[in-house]
Amino acid sequence: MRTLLAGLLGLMTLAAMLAGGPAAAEAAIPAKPDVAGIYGGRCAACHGADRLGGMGPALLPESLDRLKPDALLDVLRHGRPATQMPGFAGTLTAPQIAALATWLRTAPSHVPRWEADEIRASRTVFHAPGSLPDRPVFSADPSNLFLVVESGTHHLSVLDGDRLEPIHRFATRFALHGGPKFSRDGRYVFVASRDGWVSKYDLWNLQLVAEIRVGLNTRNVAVSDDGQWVLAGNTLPQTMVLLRADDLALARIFPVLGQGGVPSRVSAVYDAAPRGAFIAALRDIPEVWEIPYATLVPRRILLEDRLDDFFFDQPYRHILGASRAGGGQVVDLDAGRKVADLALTGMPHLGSGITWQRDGRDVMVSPNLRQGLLSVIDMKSWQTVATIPTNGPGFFIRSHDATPYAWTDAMMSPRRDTLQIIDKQSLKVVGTVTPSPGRTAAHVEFTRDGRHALVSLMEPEGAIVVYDAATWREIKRLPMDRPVGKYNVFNKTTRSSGTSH
Ligand code: DHE
Repeated sequence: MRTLLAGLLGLMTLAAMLAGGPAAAEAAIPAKPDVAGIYGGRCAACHGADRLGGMGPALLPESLDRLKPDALLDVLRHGRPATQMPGFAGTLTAPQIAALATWLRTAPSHVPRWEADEIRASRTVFHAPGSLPDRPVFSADPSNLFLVVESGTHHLSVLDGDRLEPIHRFATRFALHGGPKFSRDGRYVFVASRDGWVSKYDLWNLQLVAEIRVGLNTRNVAVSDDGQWVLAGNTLPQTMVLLRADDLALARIFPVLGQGGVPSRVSAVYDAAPRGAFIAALRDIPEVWEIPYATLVPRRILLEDRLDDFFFDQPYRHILGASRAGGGQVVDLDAGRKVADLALTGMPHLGSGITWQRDGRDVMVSPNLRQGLLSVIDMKSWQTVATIPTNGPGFFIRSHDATPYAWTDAMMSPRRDTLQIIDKQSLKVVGTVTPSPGRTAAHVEFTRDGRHALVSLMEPEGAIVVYDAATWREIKRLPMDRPVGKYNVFNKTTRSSGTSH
């Protein structure tokens, strides 16, 4: 029927052109879609008239950065399953949808403001500090809980790490990203959403305690080991925002300006507990910043190259960094300068690296987002001592002191359904697991005792698949909605060398 109508319309247009000459032909050219009007009528109610988000996420170029062009068109046409986002294929024409996609990827004419007033006004404290009981409301061991980020319909599930059963499920802000960060006693956890919301949960009381919007596009958060501060790194605006950890009140905004006033997006912020400081990687300038908890005055470390992604050695004296363009460097934070180059190819994902002991020496092993290999780097000589070929480019590698194996994924490749298991001494692939053929499996985290490995079946109607870490036999599956990462309170708060910090 639609084809027939289109054909009729085409004939009518042609007839009008022939009958009426140039003026009629001009009138027949379809008008440029009124995209702002379409946005106002169809999108603004959920995504905000200013595109800064509301019930739905922000729709700014920075927010859509990760969506491939086809993926954005697909959402506009068909909506998002299991959410309130409808598809417009039946009500908007293809050119209107294409124009809307282009418009959404274009920055608004005025730079959206998100400064102290907006940050302060966004904060809600649901439970004042000290108002909730100091005892867990459940019988599970609070130090062996897991948090699972479910990105399908945006939830956080809490698992009992002994019984391997869920005990609670929180709704979260849209699209959490980065590792949740725990207070030292494991009671509180802080998470950031890509849209700039920082939320604090009390895991003992299973309550959302407070939340605040620190930016319009945020990378991640870090929590100071002394329990006082939360630092968030933004790409929009180009700031870092310091909050008081107890009630998320705004403490300070650091504009990120390099030498000569060049603004920069933040790649990530980390806590460096042994240094009593935060460390920030900056995306657009060749600098790393150290912000001591005591002074809160940033110290600039000037580099030869930008760093997108980095790894701390266990004493937190050195960082091993890489830029998206490839290549790597070792920076001595005490000396404040580069001390070695790293021989790395592709796009090493150093932030996801882990360390272990081999032949009496510490090695660091990093996945690679562009090549099917793991790089093994000696932590004294900084030489790449081995390269382990894998099924394909992957995001994560994980292990535990109590297991001789490390598990890695190939989620950026056709073999994204399979994890490979590597012997930490021989550096050989000794096994594989494929939880569900054809479905993405990635991100492993071990139980506190290292006996079980929990794998994400990272799909809608996915699961956490629990394996026996010694036999690699599947023990059970817990249904989850696109589970991405999972985090064990003990492994994180003790900074286990087999997981990210
Ligand atoms: Fe991540 C952590 C950067 C895309 C899932 N990711 C991190 C961290 C950084 C980072 C800097 C460390 C933050 C921390 O510790 O708090 N991620 C990036 C990117 O630059 C990249 C490639 C592009 C982007 O979109 O920003 C990217 N990341 C992804 C994904 O597409 C993943 C697979 C799915 C998703 O939901 O976005 C993804 N990133 C994760 C996870 C962690 C993470 C699960 C936490 C790892 C951990 O175990 O600590």
